[in-house]
Amino acid sequence: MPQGTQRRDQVNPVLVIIPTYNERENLAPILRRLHAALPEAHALVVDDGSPDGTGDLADELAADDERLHVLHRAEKAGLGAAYVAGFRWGLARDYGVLVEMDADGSHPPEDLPRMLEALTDSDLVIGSRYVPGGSIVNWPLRRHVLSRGANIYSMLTLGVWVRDITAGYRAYRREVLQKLPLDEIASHGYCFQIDLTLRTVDCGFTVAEVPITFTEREIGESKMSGSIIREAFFRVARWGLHRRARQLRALRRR
Ligand SMILES: Nc1nc2c(ncn2[C@@H]2O[C@H](COP(=O)(O)OP(=O)(O)O)[C@@H](O)[C@H]2O)c(=O)[nH]1
Ligand SMILES: [Mg+2]
Repeated sequence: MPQGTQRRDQVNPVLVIIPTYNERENLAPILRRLHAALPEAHALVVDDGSPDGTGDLADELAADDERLHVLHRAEKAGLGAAYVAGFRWGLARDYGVLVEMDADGSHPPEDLPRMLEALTDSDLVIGSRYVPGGSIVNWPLRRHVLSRGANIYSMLTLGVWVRDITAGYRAYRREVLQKLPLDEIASHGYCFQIDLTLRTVDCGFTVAEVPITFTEREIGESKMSGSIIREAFFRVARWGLHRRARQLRALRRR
C-alpha cells in the first residue's frame, strides 16, 4: 500500500459502501479484494432484502470481521436510496472518506489507493472510464452506446464537463456529503450519480477523474432497466432546462 494512502487511512478512516441486490456469489470475492488493496478500510454492505440471501451472508462475514458492517433495508428501493442510507450511516460515524463501489467486481478495489491519493487535491474523485488510461472490458456494444450516449447527452444538456458523470465508482470527502441535502435526493438509478455530481459542482467542490478499468460482471445479473434509462433521460432534461434558464437570467441581468 502506498505511503500516502496509509497516512490518509490513519487520519481519515475510509468507508467503502457496497450496495447489494442478489450478489451472494460476488460478495466474498469483492470484500477479499478490497481488504487486500486497502487493509485499513471499512466496508458497509447495504442490502435491500436480497432474495438470494446476500444480506445473511454479509452478516456471517461481518461476525468475523470488525471492518465489515451491514445495513439491512426491507425491500429493493434503488441504488440511490441505498447509497443515501449508506452515506447517512457513515456520516453518523467518524469516517473521513466515503466510497461508492459496486459489488459485482466492475469497480476494481486495486484502483482505490490511486483514487484516494487524488482525493488529497479534490473533493470528489471519480473512477473514470472515459479519461486517458480508462477502459471497459467485456461490455456488449449496446452498453457502450448507452453509457457513452448518456455521458455525452448529460455533458451537452447540463454543461458540466465531467467525462464519466454516470460512473458509480467514487470517493467523496466527508465534507461534501455533509453539505449536500441528502433528504432532497430522489434519483434512483444511475442518474443518482449525475444528480450528486451536479450538486457537488454547484456547491463549489472540485471533481477529479482518475482512470480505471471497468470489467463487466461475470456472475449474476445487471439490474439496469428501461425505467432507469427513462428516469435519467427525463431528469437530466429537466435539470438542463433549469440550468439554461438560470444562465439566461444571469446573462440578461448583466
Ligand atoms: N441495495 C441495492 N443495491 C442495488 C440495487 N440495484 C442495484 N444494486 C447494486 O448496485 C450495484 C450495481 O448494479 P448493477 O446491476 O451491476 O448495474 P450495472 O453495472 O449498471 O449493470 C450492484 O452492486 C448491485 O447489486 C438496489 O435497488 N438496492
Ligand atoms: Mg454491474
